[in-house]
Amino acid sequence: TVVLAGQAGMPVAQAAAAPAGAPQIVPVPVSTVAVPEETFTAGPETRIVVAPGGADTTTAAQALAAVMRPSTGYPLPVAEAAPRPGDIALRLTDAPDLGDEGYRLDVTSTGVRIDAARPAGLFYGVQTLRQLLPPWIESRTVQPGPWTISGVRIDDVPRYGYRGVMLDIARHFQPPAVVKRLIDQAAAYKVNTLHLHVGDDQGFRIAIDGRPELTEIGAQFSINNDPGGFWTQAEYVDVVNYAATRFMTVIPEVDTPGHTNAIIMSYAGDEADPVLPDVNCSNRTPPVWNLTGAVGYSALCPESPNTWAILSDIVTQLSALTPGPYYHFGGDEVPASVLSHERFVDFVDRKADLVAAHDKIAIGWAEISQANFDRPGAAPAVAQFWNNGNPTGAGGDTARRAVQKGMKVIMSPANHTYLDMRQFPGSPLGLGWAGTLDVSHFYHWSGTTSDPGSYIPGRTVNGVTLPAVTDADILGVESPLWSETLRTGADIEFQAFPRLPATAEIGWSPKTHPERTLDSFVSRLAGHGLRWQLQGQNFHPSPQVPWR
Ligand code: TNX
Repeated sequence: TVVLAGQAGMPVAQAAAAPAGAPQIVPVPVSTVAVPEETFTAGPETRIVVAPGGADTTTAAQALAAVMRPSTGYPLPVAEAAPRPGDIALRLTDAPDLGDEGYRLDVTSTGVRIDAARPAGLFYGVQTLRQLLPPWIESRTVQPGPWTISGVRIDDVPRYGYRGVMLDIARHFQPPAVVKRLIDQAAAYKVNTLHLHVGDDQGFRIAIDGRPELTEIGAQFSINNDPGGFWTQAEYVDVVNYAATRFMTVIPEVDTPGHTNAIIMSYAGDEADPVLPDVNCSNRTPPVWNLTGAVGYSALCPESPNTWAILSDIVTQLSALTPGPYYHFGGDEVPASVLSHERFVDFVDRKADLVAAHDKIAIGWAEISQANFDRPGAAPAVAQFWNNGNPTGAGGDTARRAVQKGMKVIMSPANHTYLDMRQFPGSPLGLGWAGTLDVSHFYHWSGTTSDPGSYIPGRTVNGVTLPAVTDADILGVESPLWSETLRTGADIEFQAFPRLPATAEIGWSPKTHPERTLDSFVSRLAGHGLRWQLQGQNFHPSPQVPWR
């Protein structure tokens, strides 16, 4: 028995002790103990069994069957039954130490067993099991096998409860099918949140009842005059439900008060017949479509009752369609030349109240920490840190101010998490303002460490100490994928892989783990390229990964 890794209270051995053929799991589990004397082989008689009458374990079981049936050609029935030798058994157990998402995975000669306290834990155990199986398990056509796994015992729980990916379908419209693929691909790395950016300058992408202008006008284009589009509410609900079967929570974002050209234009009318001109506080006179990547020019007027009537309809309907606890209202990039500090703060205070009134927790880009979230009666809210300035200096102040006001923080430092940044010089895809970012930039947040909980230390400004941003304040991490340069699903996959798994590991794996190094990460990821190819998933063959 070889102990590969552990957490506090569990035995820890050196990474060098890992034998050849050790499990290549991403994100690295808390504890992986090889049991070399045991071997499991799935065969034509193998069933996926769940405890009879138990709580909902079948979602994870069906997810496993959907991966294994096409490649093995075995029937792999999902059965409510007691396990027989050769079965894969999923079981909910009373194990508080496993939390909402943890699992325990045992591979022995008798069978595979996954235990969890909650259904999400079973699903994550299944994702780990996929990676233990030979890569050809990901094939969509029948392969010869054998479907053999070396004996192993894995104990695993996530570090953070929020592990997100964001997709911008406003700059370039994407149909639901593309988003569903990203959901599957991200869930395989235990990402549990899809932040969907559905409203920006270039497009408004979800139909709002009683507001046909938002889609008849606001959805018609994408950046650089590419085709526009929008989702019906039924399509949005279908994606939300699809995500739920992958234990992924959807967070909708309609950016406000800036990044609102699509809303403003929807209500501009024309000069002879203006519709609601009072909502427009941008420095542009409508009707002018702006379909370039310029940012920071549009703003809704905080004083206009029509602004709030529109936003109330949007927040009311999207909140009702969204089962998750969060609603993201944007808040980024509003220059004081467009809205003064006071008007911006008034807007944010009022918007946060509107969101809270719909029983959602408000999230905004960290600029919103200028507002009065510390006032009596203010609802809890979340700031998403994205600034790529020096985090030990002023670059971290938006997040420090958020903590000072009692907000929680999501960590998305642009130079370490932005999937839209180009990956190599001259790449036709991606922007460059936060750097040219390869896997190492995603894995190492500072020096050779990648610890969100010590990334923004406290600092003193004019004799006033602003607090550090620590794990007590941090919900988790998210990699945003803005879409100015991305037209297709293949473009999205190229930008997301292999870098999204790095963010996923930072969000899931314990910071002290001996395998939580760039060298270990790229060597564990090296076999995943074949899996992606078998699934028909695009990726960037980064020279930093020793693909095999
Ligand atoms: C900044 S990050 C933006 C987005 C752009 C992105 C491009 C943030 C909150 N705002 O509007 O799409 O840069 O990288």
